[in-house]
Amino acid sequence: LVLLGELHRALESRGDPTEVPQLEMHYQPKIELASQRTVGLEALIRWRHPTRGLLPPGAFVPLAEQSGLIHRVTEFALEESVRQLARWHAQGQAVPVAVNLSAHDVASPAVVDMIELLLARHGVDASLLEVEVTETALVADRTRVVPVLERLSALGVCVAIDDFGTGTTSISQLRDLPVAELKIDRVFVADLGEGGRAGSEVVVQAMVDLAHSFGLRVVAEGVEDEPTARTLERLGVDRAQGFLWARPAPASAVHPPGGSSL
Ligand code: G
Ligand code: G
Ligand code: MN
Ligand code: NA
Repeated sequence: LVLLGELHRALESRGDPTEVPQLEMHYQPKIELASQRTVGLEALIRWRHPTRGLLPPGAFVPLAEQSGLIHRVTEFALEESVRQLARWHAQGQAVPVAVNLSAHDVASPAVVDMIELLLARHGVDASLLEVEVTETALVADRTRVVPVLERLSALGVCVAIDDFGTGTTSISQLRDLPVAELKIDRVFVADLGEGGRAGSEVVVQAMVDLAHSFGLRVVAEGVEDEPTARTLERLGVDRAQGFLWARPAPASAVHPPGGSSL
């Protein structure tokens, strides 16, 4: 609960020039396997806590979700990512940035209004913003979530299903969802490596074929070695992310294609 109060203050003080910003966005490239080129970035929040060091989202996002502070966290993630997109775009470097949304965010149309406002304010094209929603969030409250995702898609914001395979989406549900990308959870990717479970290639192949038959692009998460990357490419996976190419890093250390260093 101390942490919650501190998070509240970190959110309050953002924009205050006398305070050191504590929340930051890091970015990890999404690589097109066929060309090995960076075709997008995923934005991942971090909290540079004054005494506890750099905290990953797992250390504070669930807390924010339970306390209702998540909307403010999401607002920060979206605003910072859109602002950074505008900076990169001004430098001639434009690949889409994907922001993670929580279950709470996508259960309300307010997030769509927020996104529209931010894109307009910063002069960023909707096609440069993507959102990632976990499979669990999608099925938890479908009647609220689907209209929100439909509005986002209509705006031109691409929607991805995150952590796919960990939830319980049925094949018919997948067909009806307004999503453009499916992200295979990293547990399935880990299984492709040495010491992984037998039959894991068949599982990934089935996910790829299913996604492609519905016109979805497939991204694999958590790729840590070359053999796994080659297996994924052979199985038809379109894009991948992972430590093999890059760890999530601050914008200053990220060099999207199309220009010189930042
Ligand atoms: O960066 P890391 O692997 O620790 O991220 C862990 C999880 O936190 C990921 O599943 C990701 O979806 C989630 N996450 C990262 N950044 C954000 C964010 O800005 N908002 C929300 N709601 N979740 C995030
Ligand atoms: O949104 P999601 O929960 O999928 O967030 C991706 C998380 O996975 C981030 O927290 C990121 O730091 C982490 N991650 C990214 N690449 C790798 C990787 O190659 N291996 C592992 N173990 N984790 C990764
Ligand atoms: Mn994600
Ligand atoms: Na994920």
